[in-house]
Amino acid sequence: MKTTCPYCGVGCGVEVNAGVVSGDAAHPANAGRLCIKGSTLAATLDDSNRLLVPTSGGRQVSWDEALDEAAAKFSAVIAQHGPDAVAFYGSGQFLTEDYYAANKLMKGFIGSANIDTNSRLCMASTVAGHIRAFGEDIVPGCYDDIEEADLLVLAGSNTAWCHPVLFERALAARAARGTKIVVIDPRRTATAALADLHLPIRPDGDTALFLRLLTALNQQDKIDASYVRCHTKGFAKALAAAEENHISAASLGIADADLDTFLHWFCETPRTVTLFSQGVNQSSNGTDKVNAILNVHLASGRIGKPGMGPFSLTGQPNAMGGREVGGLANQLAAHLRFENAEDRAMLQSFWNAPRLPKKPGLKALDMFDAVLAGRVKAIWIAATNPAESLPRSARVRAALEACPFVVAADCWPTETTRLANIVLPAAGWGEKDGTVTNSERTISRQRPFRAAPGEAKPDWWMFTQLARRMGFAAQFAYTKPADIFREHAALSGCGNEGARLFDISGRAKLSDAAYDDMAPFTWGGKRLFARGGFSTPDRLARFLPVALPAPQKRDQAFPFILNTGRLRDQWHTMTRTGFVPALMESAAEPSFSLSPEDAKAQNITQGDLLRVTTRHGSAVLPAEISQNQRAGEIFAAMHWTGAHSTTGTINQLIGPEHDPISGQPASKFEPASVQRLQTDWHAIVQTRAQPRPAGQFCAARVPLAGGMHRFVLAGWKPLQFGAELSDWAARLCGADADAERIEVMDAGRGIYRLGILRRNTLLACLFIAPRRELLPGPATLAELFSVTNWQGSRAGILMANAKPGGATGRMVCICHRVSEPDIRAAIRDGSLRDVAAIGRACKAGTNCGSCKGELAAILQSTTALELVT
Ligand SMILES: Nc1nc2c(c(=O)[nH]1)N[C@H]1C(S)=C(S)[C@@H](COP(=O)(O)OP(=O)(O)OC[C@H]3O[C@@H](n4cnc5c(=O)[nH]c(N)nc54)[C@H](O)[C@@H]3O)O[C@H]1N2
Ligand SMILES: Nc1nc2c(c(=O)[nH]1)N[C@H]1C(S)=C(S)[C@@H](COP(=O)(O)OP(=O)(O)OC[C@H]3O[C@@H](n4cnc5c(=O)[nH]c(N)nc54)[C@H](O)[C@@H]3O)O[C@H]1N2
Ligand code: SF4
Ligand SMILES: [Mo]
Repeated sequence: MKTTCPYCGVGCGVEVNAGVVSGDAAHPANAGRLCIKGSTLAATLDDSNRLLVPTSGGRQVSWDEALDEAAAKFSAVIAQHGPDAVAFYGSGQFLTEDYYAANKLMKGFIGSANIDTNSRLCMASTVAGHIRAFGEDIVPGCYDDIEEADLLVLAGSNTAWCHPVLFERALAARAARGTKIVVIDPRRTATAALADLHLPIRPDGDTALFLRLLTALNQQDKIDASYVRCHTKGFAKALAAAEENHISAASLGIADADLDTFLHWFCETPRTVTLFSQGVNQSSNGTDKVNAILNVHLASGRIGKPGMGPFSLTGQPNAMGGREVGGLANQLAAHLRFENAEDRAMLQSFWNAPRLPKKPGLKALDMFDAVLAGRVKAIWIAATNPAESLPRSARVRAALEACPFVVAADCWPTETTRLANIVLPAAGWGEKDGTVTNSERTISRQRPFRAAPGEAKPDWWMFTQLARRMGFAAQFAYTKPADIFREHAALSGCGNEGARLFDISGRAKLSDAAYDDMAPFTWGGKRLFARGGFSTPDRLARFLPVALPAPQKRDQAFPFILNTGRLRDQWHTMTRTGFVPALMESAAEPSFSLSPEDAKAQNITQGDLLRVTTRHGSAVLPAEISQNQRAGEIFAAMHWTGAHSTTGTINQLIGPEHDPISGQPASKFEPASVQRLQTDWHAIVQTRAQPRPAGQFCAARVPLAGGMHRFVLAGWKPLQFGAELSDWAARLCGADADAERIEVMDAGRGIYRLGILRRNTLLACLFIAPRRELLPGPATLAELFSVTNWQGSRAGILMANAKPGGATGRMVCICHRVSEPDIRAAIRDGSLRDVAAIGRACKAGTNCGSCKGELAAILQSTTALELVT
């Protein structure tokens, strides 16, 4: 069975044979490659923790009861308060068919535009930038351009971790034709470690950098005058706006020589692709950043030609499909335009819809504000976890608690489903059936190869059922995804004489069998705009006269900037990847990364607990001192949620700042303060149970093979050794009342040990010590669990088998199971000098390749150490 990977927007083709997942050699995105997340997909097909039946108020109900109740509540709110008192909040993890049905129901039949999605947090700035420049939301190039370029500029993109298969293609280009790679990122990421040039730009310096580049192209006579004349408008103004500023390397936070090299390479290299992602989009001037990038490509005529173009890397598997069906509150379906009355009339008649809103609806941040204020009284949330992923997440949770009626559809329980009145079990990857569109406009099928567990159902079915129950049966007569796809395809051609480039109407009459067999295809063709033909009324692209953003007002109380982003092996709120043991081995615990300078200034050492506070909340996590951080900046991964960490839910710290045009939150720039806490105790728990620790300490959950969990804890409030501690420890272990407890308590030395046994089996154990080095490591714990003979002094056995230390190093290459210490040893023993040599010596990085960036970083730090010592 051929299908598509459900993680990132690269959209790799996947083959599944008898439960084994491999790359599809025939798919144009990946030609058989998969990254570590794709290749561990089979491990996510575990049904043990899935949502299986609909519930209402926590009580199991039938689908009919759940849907009848939802339809009645939505209808009642609309009848009493009007259509704008309800909302849908969806996701780029919907299939196109799910998305189409949701958007049609809300905009055409409920008659409100209050449907928005997590793409608001992800791609909204690019959508707005594309529309401003091209007249339509279009990525002009294709993945082949990456292999045909001589220069790749990666702006605000940790490609090696977030789009690994494309990064492999970039490395292939370097090997084949010497392509240079430039990374623009305040952090020295794994991607930067493999770059030819890293510009550790100050946060939000991108607009200035690309304005400076526009002036350099002009000074060095690299403007493509004929392209600019024939296919664009507004160049002179855009150039004048750029020239108004004096932008020095120092103001960008980078070295003069590095800025010169970048400008020189860009000016001299026609075959240049600029790839950009969240460092660009998630900013209070994200849309301007996008247009500053598009401006340099339009000015140099480097667009839509082999190896040339601006290239927005989409995050989610179907970010693009969502944009095609108009899933955002300010879009209409099929790239039709809200502000255009003719477009609205056409859509209304195509859908045979009773009404269509005239104005855009609430964007994500405003939507949840409206929920909190009581203006939105019923909300349907699906395929996203806003209680964790939206800024000010504590406030979002309060909004959901206060909302009279919340429906949440998900495959797994989440913080969002926990707060919903009705929880609906959704079919997940491998079970759902439909299409997705990747970053290069290629539409691929996701095909089901297993039955959905329990009563789980796909989202398109849920929306169709809701629509029918709200009185719109005739226009929601779909019985399968193919019905929806055909309608979506037909709409894209409706009244479209080339006005919108998104046109897949050639497939409007596909048979069911042809839909099932549909091979990946790219709409619009591989490349667009080489000879103009933009989607504006006069067919000309627009240069935007981009101004420098006003300097951010800084507050002495929050001198640091908190930046957030992703880790290689985790996916967002960890509902899937956080339960795959292999994916927890490279980074098992959350942390705050900070520079050695800042650590020194505040007397912080590795592993100290830090409290990071912003205007919106605070979190406590261990310090990770990293050469990769600029001074004054902190980084935290966005992933950890309440289910995985007691004090590390990061979106509680992020505020409502956003781009005024796109409404996209500035998730990478939050003023913060840092306080070192006196860590009083450390603990480690390993258990067969599934407790959920809560309290005034920092805890991280690590899933282990065989259904066990490890918890790593640290606290800044002294523990009182005594009976209370015993009870607390037993609860942390998830111990049954009747299980046998073995305890060793040494209050003087701050040491406590607990084993929970039933007959001859260890169910759980817990160790507390004043320093982390005094705790047993993972390997020691594994040995303790393999003890089968607990005869004699059980406390003695617990003591004897729990020697401190024994920690294994972080796993870097998951495929071949090579840890960081092994890699360092191989580098030293073999005097290795490059990533390929490491692969030959110990196999690391030779399978999926996702760890090559870390190998480069380890290589650099090992070699640097050697030079020093
Ligand atoms: N492993 C993994 N892969 C993923 C995902 C995942 O959860 N895990 N999610 C997918 C999704 S939905 C998305 S949207 C993509 C995101 O993919 P990316 O955008 O590559 O990921 P991020 O880590 O969010 O941010 C990228 C980088 O932006 C940098 N940055 C911060 N501020 C600035 C700035 O002002 N300027 C510049 N130039 N850079 C800045 C950060 O330091 C960070 O390294 O990844 C997709 N792929
Ligand atoms: N601080 C900070 N916050 C961020 C970001 C950041 O960089 N920093 N990045 C933002 C970005 S770019 C994104 S994309 C968002 C992602 O944020 P979310 O969308 O909230 O993250 P996920 O964990 O992917 O949540 C998706 C949920 O959908 C469920 N699911 C999967 N498939 C289906 C399906 O077919 N149907 C249904 N009903 N459910 C399904 C999964 O189990 C999961 O619980 O986070 C944003 N938040
Ligand atoms: S690169 Fe993205 S689409 Fe491809 S296998 Fe990895 S996560 Fe899946
Ligand atoms: Mo995203």
